[in-house]
Amino acid sequence: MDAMVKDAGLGDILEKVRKGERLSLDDGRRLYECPDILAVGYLANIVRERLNGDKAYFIYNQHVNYSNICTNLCKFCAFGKDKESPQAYQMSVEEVREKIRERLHEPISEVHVVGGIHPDLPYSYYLDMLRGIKEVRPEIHIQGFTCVEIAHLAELAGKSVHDTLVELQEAGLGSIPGGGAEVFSPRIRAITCEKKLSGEGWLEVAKTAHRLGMQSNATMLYGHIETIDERLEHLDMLRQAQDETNGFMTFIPLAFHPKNTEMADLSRTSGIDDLRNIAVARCFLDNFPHIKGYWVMIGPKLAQVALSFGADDMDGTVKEELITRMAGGETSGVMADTDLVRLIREAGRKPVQRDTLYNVIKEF
Ligand code: V47
Repeated sequence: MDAMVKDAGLGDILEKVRKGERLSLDDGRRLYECPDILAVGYLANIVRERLNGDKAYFIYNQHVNYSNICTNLCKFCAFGKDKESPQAYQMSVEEVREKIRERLHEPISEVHVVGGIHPDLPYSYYLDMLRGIKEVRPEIHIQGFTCVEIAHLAELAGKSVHDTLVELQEAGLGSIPGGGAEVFSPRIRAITCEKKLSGEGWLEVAKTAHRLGMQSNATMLYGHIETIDERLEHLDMLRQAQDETNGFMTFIPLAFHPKNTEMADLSRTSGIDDLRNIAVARCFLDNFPHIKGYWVMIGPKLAQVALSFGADDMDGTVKEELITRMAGGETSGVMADTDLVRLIREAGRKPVQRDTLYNVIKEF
């Protein structure tokens, strides 16, 4: 295998990876440009096994998308709708509670709560929703509101991001999911999501949460109009932020789904690009404990393969995820925990059911 990596012209990167040395932007570019995906995957697997051995994590979770009404209306998103759209919806706090109540018989440990940037739901709605979820299922961990939503809530509350997070935490918020990061580049944001919180703003919210002891995830939406250098700049900004506050748990590359979006003329990502983004991220983000192969976006079969290309986490049972489905995602939004265990086992990894913060619930 070492010879294969050397033949691919990556011998010096192999040495760095073996020594645990940090990769440069130029190293990252070479990994993105190397035609030998097996060589890149081999490097990523070294890092993956050093950090996580042969474990592959999954979680028994539930998604609740409380509203698709959004003022940002990003060009890559098929989920967000204008308030006047016939497809617009919003759940009352009671409806959200009902979603949690419906599945009380299942061993769900996390609810993933995200929505759009709603023009007129009051701040109290979000606090009541958190409290309402906790009332119905007190032990559940709420991973909710992307950094973009948190910044919006702080504006609504007329408070600092810090004080808003403290209040949300008191109401039941446990951690922050990785959405809304997209690609930090101002060029990409100007073309695809000009109304959205800036990349720097996103990172500031994440770092504020970390300083409060709240952990979060990070994503990158790839496979649209971004360049390799813009991907690397995004990864570099995340790596620097993690050096500062060390609160990111997991990086999740998100494969762009074009259907029903304003960028519907673009093609879907290829399997190789999906694997490459996972592998390069694993090599480059040396300070991120986990890399997720999100089966909802790349499909369960590729997510299984990704466990040998740097990923150590498959996300979870999910159900009722709308963001990918609205954009033409073909995988059904639900997976049984037994299927996740089987996929992981067949990949030669050890299935570990985790909670949100990676405490082990069950080893198989
Ligand atoms: O923020 C929107 C992206 C994100 C599309 O933290 C799209 O563990 C692909 O962040 N094609 C939401 N992606 C999902 C997300 C997430 C999912 C699972 C786990 C975690 C985690 C986070 O989805 C959005 C946006 O970046 N997105 N539209 C699309 N057409």
